[in-house]
Amino acid sequence: MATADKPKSSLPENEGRYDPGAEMHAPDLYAHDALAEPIDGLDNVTDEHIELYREQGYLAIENAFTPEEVEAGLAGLIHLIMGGNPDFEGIMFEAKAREVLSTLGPEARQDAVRKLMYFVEFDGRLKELSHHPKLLSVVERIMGGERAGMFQDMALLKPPRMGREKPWHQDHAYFDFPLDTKVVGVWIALDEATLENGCMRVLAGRHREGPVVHFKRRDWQICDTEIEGKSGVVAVPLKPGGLLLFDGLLPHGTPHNNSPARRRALQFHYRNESSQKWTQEERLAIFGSEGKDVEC
Ligand SMILES: O=C(O)CCC(=O)C(=O)O
Repeated sequence: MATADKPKSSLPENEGRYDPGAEMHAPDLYAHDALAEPIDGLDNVTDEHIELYREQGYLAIENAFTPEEVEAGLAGLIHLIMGGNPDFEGIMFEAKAREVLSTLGPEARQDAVRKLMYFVEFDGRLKELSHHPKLLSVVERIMGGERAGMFQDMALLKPPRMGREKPWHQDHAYFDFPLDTKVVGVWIALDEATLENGCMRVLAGRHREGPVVHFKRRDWQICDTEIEGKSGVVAVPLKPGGLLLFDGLLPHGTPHNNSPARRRALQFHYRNESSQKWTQEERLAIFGSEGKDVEC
Protein backbone atom coordinates (compact mmCIF):
# COMPACT_ATOMS: atom_id res chain seq x y z
CA MET A 1 0.00 0.00 0.00
CA ALA A 2 1.36 3.37 -0.97
CA THR A 3 1.04 6.38 1.25
CA ALA A 4 -1.49 9.07 0.38
CA ASP A 5 -0.55 11.77 -2.10
CA LYS A 6 0.91 14.96 -0.64
CA PRO A 7 -1.48 16.34 2.01
CA LYS A 8 -3.42 19.47 1.19
CA SER A 9 -4.74 21.67 3.92
CA SER A 10 -7.73 22.98 2.02
CA LEU A 11 -10.14 22.00 -0.72
CA PRO A 12 -8.35 22.01 -4.06
CA GLU A 13 -9.73 24.24 -6.76
CA ASN A 14 -12.83 22.80 -8.46
CA GLU A 15 -13.09 19.97 -5.99
CA GLY A 16 -16.17 19.80 -3.85
CA ARG A 17 -17.07 23.33 -4.87
CA TYR A 18 -19.71 22.82 -7.50
CA ASP A 19 -22.59 23.85 -5.36
CA PRO A 20 -25.59 25.30 -7.12
CA GLY A 21 -27.85 25.03 -4.10
CA ALA A 22 -30.42 22.82 -2.55
CA GLU A 23 -32.90 22.08 -5.33
CA MET A 24 -34.89 18.97 -4.33
CA HIS A 25 -34.78 15.76 -6.35
CA ALA A 26 -37.88 13.91 -7.63
CA PRO A 27 -39.34 11.68 -4.88
CA ASP A 28 -38.80 8.39 -6.76
CA LEU A 29 -35.28 9.02 -8.01
CA TYR A 30 -33.80 6.77 -5.30
CA ALA A 31 -36.51 4.09 -5.21
CA HIS A 32 -34.88 0.67 -4.93
CA ASP A 33 -35.63 -2.84 -6.19
CA ALA A 34 -33.52 -4.74 -3.66
CA LEU A 35 -31.45 -4.37 -0.52
CA ALA A 36 -27.75 -5.29 -0.46
CA GLU A 37 -26.84 -8.46 1.41
CA PRO A 38 -23.73 -7.73 3.41
CA ILE A 39 -20.91 -10.15 4.20
CA ASP A 40 -20.03 -10.38 7.90
CA GLY A 41 -16.56 -8.95 8.46
CA LEU A 42 -13.50 -8.24 6.31
CA ASP A 43 -12.01 -11.62 7.27
CA ASN A 44 -14.86 -13.45 5.56
CA VAL A 45 -14.39 -12.06 2.05
CA THR A 46 -13.86 -15.06 -0.20
CA ASP A 47 -12.67 -15.28 -3.81
CA GLU A 48 -16.31 -15.79 -4.79
CA HIS A 49 -17.16 -12.46 -3.17
CA ILE A 50 -14.37 -10.78 -5.15
CA GLU A 51 -15.85 -12.31 -8.30
CA LEU A 52 -19.27 -11.01 -7.26
CA TYR A 53 -17.76 -7.54 -6.83
CA ARG A 54 -16.53 -7.69 -10.43
CA GLU A 55 -19.97 -8.72 -11.63
CA GLN A 56 -22.19 -6.38 -9.64
CA GLY A 57 -19.68 -3.57 -9.07
CA TYR A 58 -20.03 -3.46 -5.31
CA LEU A 59 -19.75 -5.46 -2.11
CA ALA A 60 -21.28 -4.56 1.25
CA ILE A 61 -19.55 -5.70 4.44
CA GLU A 62 -21.01 -5.39 7.92
CA ASN A 63 -18.87 -5.32 11.08
CA ALA A 64 -15.84 -4.26 9.06
CA PHE A 65 -14.76 -1.93 11.85
CA THR A 66 -15.21 -2.32 15.60
CA PRO A 67 -17.32 0.10 17.68
CA GLU A 68 -14.04 1.46 19.09
CA GLU A 69 -12.71 2.17 15.60
CA VAL A 70 -15.96 3.89 14.67
CA GLU A 71 -15.77 5.99 17.86
CA ALA A 72 -12.19 6.94 17.05
CA GLY A 73 -13.22 7.99 13.52
CA LEU A 74 -16.04 10.15 14.86
CA ALA A 75 -13.79 11.69 17.52
CA GLY A 76 -11.26 12.54 14.80
CA LEU A 77 -13.89 14.23 12.64
CA ILE A 78 -15.38 16.21 15.52
CA HIS A 79 -11.89 17.32 16.55
CA LEU A 80 -11.30 18.72 13.04
CA ILE A 81 -14.75 20.32 12.78
CA MET A 82 -14.21 22.08 16.10
CA GLY A 83 -10.96 23.55 14.86
CA GLY A 84 -8.73 21.15 16.82
CA ASN A 85 -6.09 21.32 14.10
CA PRO A 86 -5.75 24.90 12.89
CA ASP A 87 -3.82 23.77 9.78
CA PHE A 88 -6.86 21.91 8.50
CA GLU A 89 -9.13 23.93 6.21
CA GLY A 90 -10.97 21.29 4.21
CA ILE A 91 -14.49 21.82 5.56
CA MET A 92 -17.54 22.55 3.40
CA PHE A 93 -20.81 23.64 4.98
CA GLU A 94 -24.35 22.93 3.83
CA ALA A 95 -25.66 25.75 1.62
CA LYS A 96 -28.66 26.30 3.91
CA ALA A 97 -26.42 26.74 6.96
CA ARG A 98 -23.94 29.23 5.55
CA GLU A 99 -25.85 32.40 6.33
CA VAL A 100 -26.30 31.45 9.99
CA LEU A 101 -22.90 29.88 10.61
CA SER A 102 -21.58 32.65 12.85
CA THR A 103 -24.59 32.26 15.16
CA LEU A 104 -24.20 28.51 15.70
CA GLY A 105 -22.89 26.88 18.87
CA PRO A 106 -20.58 23.82 18.69
CA GLU A 107 -23.32 21.13 18.42
CA ALA A 108 -25.26 22.98 15.77
CA ARG A 109 -22.02 23.69 13.90
CA GLN A 110 -21.40 19.96 13.53
CA ASP A 111 -24.81 19.58 11.95
CA ALA A 112 -24.09 22.31 9.44
CA VAL A 113 -21.17 20.48 7.82
CA ARG A 114 -21.71 18.83 4.43
CA LYS A 115 -18.26 17.37 3.97
CA LEU A 116 -14.61 17.37 4.91
CA MET A 117 -11.85 16.56 2.46
CA TYR A 118 -8.18 15.61 2.62
CA PHE A 119 -8.02 15.19 6.37
CA VAL A 120 -6.09 11.97 6.96
CA GLU A 121 -2.78 13.78 7.35
CA PHE A 122 -4.39 16.01 9.98
CA ASP A 123 -5.70 13.33 12.33
CA GLY A 124 -3.99 10.04 13.12
CA ARG A 125 -7.25 8.26 14.01
CA LEU A 126 -8.66 8.90 10.56
CA LYS A 127 -5.40 7.94 8.89
CA GLU A 128 -5.47 4.61 10.71
CA LEU A 129 -8.92 3.82 9.31
CA SER A 130 -7.87 4.72 5.76
CA HIS A 131 -4.79 2.49 6.00
CA HIS A 132 -6.45 -0.36 7.89
CA PRO A 133 -4.50 -3.51 6.86
CA LYS A 134 -7.58 -5.75 6.51
CA LEU A 135 -9.36 -3.16 4.38
CA LEU A 136 -6.31 -2.63 2.17
CA SER A 137 -5.91 -6.34 1.73
CA VAL A 138 -9.47 -6.65 0.35
CA VAL A 139 -8.99 -3.58 -1.88
CA GLU A 140 -5.77 -5.07 -3.30
CA ARG A 141 -7.47 -8.42 -3.91
CA ILE A 142 -10.14 -6.56 -5.88
CA MET A 143 -7.33 -4.97 -7.88
CA GLY A 144 -6.01 -8.42 -8.75
CA GLY A 145 -3.10 -8.21 -6.33
CA GLU A 146 -1.81 -4.81 -7.47
CA ARG A 147 -0.62 -2.29 -4.90
CA ALA A 148 -3.31 0.23 -3.95
CA GLY A 149 -2.63 3.94 -3.38
CA MET A 150 -5.17 6.11 -1.63
CA PHE A 151 -5.72 9.32 -3.58
CA GLN A 152 -8.79 10.87 -1.99
CA ASP A 153 -10.35 10.97 1.46
CA MET A 154 -13.68 12.54 2.33
CA ALA A 155 -16.21 12.59 5.13
CA LEU A 156 -19.84 13.05 4.09
CA LEU A 157 -22.03 14.11 6.95
CA LYS A 158 -25.60 14.58 5.64
CA PRO A 159 -26.98 16.42 8.68
CA PRO A 160 -30.54 15.76 9.94
CA ARG A 161 -33.30 17.37 7.82
CA MET A 162 -30.75 19.45 5.92
CA GLY A 163 -28.32 16.95 4.38
CA ARG A 164 -28.48 17.38 0.64
CA GLU A 165 -28.75 14.77 -2.06
CA LYS A 166 -25.62 13.55 -3.85
CA PRO A 167 -27.12 12.98 -7.31
CA TRP A 168 -26.42 9.84 -9.34
CA HIS A 169 -22.88 9.81 -10.73
CA GLN A 170 -19.85 7.68 -11.47
CA ASP A 171 -16.88 8.61 -9.33
CA HIS A 172 -14.54 8.10 -12.27
CA ALA A 173 -16.17 11.18 -13.88
CA TYR A 174 -14.48 13.24 -11.14
CA PHE A 175 -11.01 11.72 -11.43
CA ASP A 176 -8.29 12.38 -14.00
CA PHE A 177 -7.31 8.75 -14.49
CA PRO A 178 -7.61 6.68 -17.68
CA LEU A 179 -10.60 4.37 -17.86
CA ASP A 180 -8.51 1.24 -17.35
CA THR A 181 -7.43 2.50 -13.91
CA LYS A 182 -8.73 0.27 -11.15
CA VAL A 183 -10.60 2.75 -8.95
CA VAL A 184 -12.15 1.34 -5.77
CA GLY A 185 -14.30 3.50 -3.49
CA VAL A 186 -14.81 2.57 0.14
CA TRP A 187 -17.78 4.16 1.93
CA ILE A 188 -17.83 3.60 5.69
CA ALA A 189 -20.91 4.17 7.86
CA LEU A 190 -20.14 5.94 11.14
CA ASP A 191 -23.83 6.29 12.03
CA GLU A 192 -26.47 3.83 10.98
CA ALA A 193 -27.18 4.59 7.32
CA THR A 194 -30.85 3.93 6.57
CA LEU A 195 -33.28 4.33 3.68
CA GLU A 196 -34.61 7.44 5.42
CA ASN A 197 -31.39 9.28 6.26
CA GLY A 198 -29.69 8.75 2.91
CA CYS A 199 -27.93 5.40 2.63
CA MET A 200 -26.20 4.63 -0.65
CA ARG A 201 -28.09 3.47 -3.75
CA VAL A 202 -26.20 1.74 -6.58
CA LEU A 203 -27.17 0.61 -10.08
CA ALA A 204 -25.95 -2.97 -9.84
CA GLY A 205 -23.79 -4.22 -12.72
CA ARG A 206 -23.93 -0.94 -14.70
CA HIS A 207 -20.18 -0.34 -14.28
CA ARG A 208 -19.59 -3.04 -16.94
CA GLU A 209 -21.22 -0.84 -19.58
CA GLY A 210 -18.60 1.88 -19.14
CA PRO A 211 -18.75 5.65 -18.76
CA VAL A 212 -22.00 7.65 -18.75
CA VAL A 213 -22.15 11.32 -19.86
CA HIS A 214 -22.36 13.74 -16.91
CA PHE A 215 -24.04 17.16 -16.84
CA LYS A 216 -23.81 20.14 -14.48
CA ARG A 217 -27.29 20.19 -13.00
CA ARG A 218 -27.86 19.89 -9.25
CA ASP A 219 -24.24 18.68 -9.21
CA TRP A 220 -21.82 17.09 -11.73
CA GLN A 221 -24.13 14.18 -12.34
CA ILE A 222 -25.83 11.65 -14.57
CA CYS A 223 -29.07 13.01 -16.03
CA ASP A 224 -32.08 12.00 -13.87
CA THR A 225 -33.84 10.64 -16.98
CA GLU A 226 -31.02 8.09 -17.44
CA ILE A 227 -31.88 6.65 -14.02
CA GLU A 228 -35.64 7.10 -13.71
CA GLY A 229 -37.46 3.85 -14.34
CA LYS A 230 -34.26 1.76 -14.47
CA SER A 231 -34.39 -1.59 -12.72
CA GLY A 232 -31.48 -2.93 -10.71
CA VAL A 233 -31.26 -0.17 -8.09
CA VAL A 234 -29.92 -1.66 -4.85
CA ALA A 235 -30.09 0.24 -1.56
CA VAL A 236 -27.26 -0.33 0.90
CA PRO A 237 -28.35 0.30 4.49
CA LEU A 238 -25.46 -0.23 6.90
CA LYS A 239 -24.94 -0.26 10.65
CA PRO A 240 -22.05 1.80 12.05
CA GLY A 241 -18.79 0.07 11.13
CA GLY A 242 -20.25 -1.43 7.96
CA LEU A 243 -18.84 -0.47 4.58
CA LEU A 244 -19.50 -0.50 0.87
CA LEU A 245 -16.76 -1.22 -1.67
CA PHE A 246 -17.63 -0.02 -5.17
CA ASP A 247 -16.20 0.34 -8.64
CA GLY A 248 -15.29 3.81 -9.97
CA LEU A 249 -17.70 3.31 -12.89
CA LEU A 250 -20.66 2.14 -10.81
CA PRO A 251 -23.51 4.71 -10.89
CA HIS A 252 -24.52 5.58 -7.36
CA GLY A 253 -26.17 8.36 -5.39
CA THR A 254 -27.89 9.27 -2.14
CA PRO A 255 -31.15 11.15 -1.48
CA HIS A 256 -31.78 14.14 0.73
CA ASN A 257 -31.78 13.37 4.46
CA ASN A 258 -35.28 14.24 5.48
CA SER A 259 -35.06 12.39 8.81
CA PRO A 260 -34.07 13.57 12.30
CA ALA A 261 -31.04 11.23 12.28
CA ARG A 262 -27.45 12.11 11.39
CA ARG A 263 -25.79 10.15 8.61
CA ARG A 264 -22.03 10.54 8.95
CA ALA A 265 -19.76 8.51 6.68
CA LEU A 266 -16.17 8.32 5.47
CA GLN A 267 -15.24 7.73 1.87
CA PHE A 268 -11.76 6.74 0.70
CA HIS A 269 -10.66 6.19 -2.88
CA TYR A 270 -7.84 3.93 -3.96
CA ARG A 271 -6.35 3.21 -7.38
CA ASN A 272 -3.78 0.75 -8.62
CA GLU A 273 -0.47 2.45 -8.08
CA SER A 274 0.80 1.67 -11.57
CA SER A 275 -2.01 3.71 -13.17
CA GLN A 276 -1.27 6.76 -15.33
CA LYS A 277 -2.76 10.26 -15.15
CA TRP A 278 -5.20 11.91 -17.55
CA THR A 279 -5.63 15.60 -18.22
CA GLN A 280 -8.97 17.18 -17.36
CA GLU A 281 -9.60 17.57 -21.12
CA GLU A 282 -9.16 13.84 -21.64
CA ARG A 283 -11.60 13.13 -18.83
CA LEU A 284 -14.21 15.60 -20.10
CA ALA A 285 -13.95 14.22 -23.64
CA ILE A 286 -15.32 10.98 -22.21
CA PHE A 287 -17.61 12.10 -19.38
CA GLY A 288 -18.68 15.59 -20.53
CA SER A 289 -21.57 16.37 -22.86
CA GLU A 290 -19.80 18.93 -25.04
CA GLY A 291 -19.61 17.98 -28.69
CA LYS A 292 -21.99 15.07 -28.21
CA ASP A 293 -25.55 14.92 -29.42
CA VAL A 294 -27.01 14.58 -25.94
CA GLU A 295 -29.30 16.65 -23.74
CA CYS A 296 -30.45 16.63 -20.18
O1 LIG B 1 -22.20 9.94 1.08
C1 LIG B 1 -22.95 10.30 0.19
O2 LIG B 1 -24.02 10.79 0.45
C2 LIG B 1 -22.58 10.11 -1.26
C3 LIG B 1 -21.15 10.19 -1.49
C4 LIG B 1 -20.72 9.99 -2.88
O3 LIG B 1 -21.26 9.23 -3.61
C5 LIG B 1 -19.58 10.73 -3.39
O4 LIG B 1 -19.16 11.72 -2.77
O5 LIG B 1 -19.05 10.34 -4.45
